[in-house]
Amino acid sequence: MPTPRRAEISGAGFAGLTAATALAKKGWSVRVHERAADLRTEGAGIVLWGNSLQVLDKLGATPDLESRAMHSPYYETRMNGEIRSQEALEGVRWVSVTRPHLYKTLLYAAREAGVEVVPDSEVTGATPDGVITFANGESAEADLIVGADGVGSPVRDSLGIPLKRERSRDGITRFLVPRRKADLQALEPDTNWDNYIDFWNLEPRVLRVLYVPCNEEETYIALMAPADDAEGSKVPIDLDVWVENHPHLAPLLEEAARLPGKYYGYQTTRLDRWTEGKVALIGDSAHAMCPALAQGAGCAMQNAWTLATAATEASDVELADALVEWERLERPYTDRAQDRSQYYADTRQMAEGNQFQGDVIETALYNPTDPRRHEVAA
Ligand code: 5PR
Repeated sequence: MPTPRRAEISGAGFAGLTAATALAKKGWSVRVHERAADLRTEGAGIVLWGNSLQVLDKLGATPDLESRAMHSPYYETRMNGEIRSQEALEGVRWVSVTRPHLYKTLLYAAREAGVEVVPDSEVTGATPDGVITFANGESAEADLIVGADGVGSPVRDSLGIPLKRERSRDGITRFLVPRRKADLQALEPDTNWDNYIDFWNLEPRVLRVLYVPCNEEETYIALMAPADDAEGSKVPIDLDVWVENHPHLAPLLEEAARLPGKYYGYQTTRLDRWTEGKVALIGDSAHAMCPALAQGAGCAMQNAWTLATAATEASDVELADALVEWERLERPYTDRAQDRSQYYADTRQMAEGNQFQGDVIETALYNPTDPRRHEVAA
C-alpha cells in the first residue's frame, strides 16, 4: 500500500466537511482545522437542491439527512398578500433541513470516513507549495490544501488573491423557531402550513418573510429588509413592525423576537482565481453569493466534491495544473449561480412567483457526481 496523500483543510463548515469526507473516501489522509472551540453551526435553516443532494448521496449521508427533513408539497410565493404561484417543482429534487442537522450529518460522515477534525485550530495562511500555517506558530506540509474558511478566508488572503465584492441593498435575519402549526392554522385555516412560503411584502413597505418548515418541530424563518430600513433590519427584531406587516405569522414572529438574531447584508464576492499551486478555495472564501436561489452551500458542496475528484485523479506532479483545469471546468456553473442570485437579490423579482423554471434551475439540476457531465451532446 502506498502512503496516502495528505490534505489539510481550513474550516469545518459545510464546504470543508464535504471536501474532507470526499477526499477521505477517495483514499486521502485528511485533517480539518476549525478556528472555533466547538464543532457546531450558528445557522438556522437551509434548502438543499439536487446538486448538493447528489454529493450527499455519494458520501452516504442522505439517510441521516432525511431522518429529520421536510419535503414541502409546494413552493408558494405571495406578493403583497396575494398568492402568485404554488410550484410543485416536478423533476427537481429539494429538501429543507435545519443547519444544525446538516452540520451533524456532515460531521458524522466525516468521522466515519476517517477524517480528523480539529477544533480550536486557527489557520493563518498557506503557501502555493503546500505549507499551511497556524496561529500557534506551528505549520504542516500537505499534498493539497483547501481553503474553506469563509467569506473572510485567511487562506485566500494569505495568497493575496484579488477579490471584488458587491453589496446589495437588502439583507436578512434568520431564525429557527418552533413550528406552532396549530396556532398558524387557527389564524389562517386555508393555508397549507407544510408549504414553503415566500411572503413578499413590497407595498407599502419592503418586509419579506420566508417561511420554511424543516421538520415536524422546527421552522426556519428569514426576515428580509433593506439595510437602510433601521426598524426592519434591527435585532432583536421590532415585533410590532413585523406583526403589523405579517399578522398571520404572529406566533412565529413572537418566538423570533425572543432570540438575539444577526442581520446579514447580501453580498457577492468574485476572485481572480480559485487556486494557487497546491491550494484550492471553495465555498464562501471563493464564491460568496446572495441567497436568492439558496445555492451558496449547494455550490460549496458541489465544488468540494469535484475538487476532491480532480485532485484524486491527478498525480502529485500534475496537481497544480489539475486544480487550474478543475476551476476552468467547474467555475462557470458557480459564476452563473452567483450572477442569477445577485440579479434576483437586486431586482426582488422572485416576488413575482413561478421563478423556478428555465435557466434558474440549472444549478439545482446539475449533477457534479456524473463523470460525463462535461461531455458535449453529439
Ligand atoms: N431562499 C432561501 C433563503 O434562505 C434565503 C433567500 C432565499 C432558502 C435567505 O437566506 O432570498 O434571501 C433569500
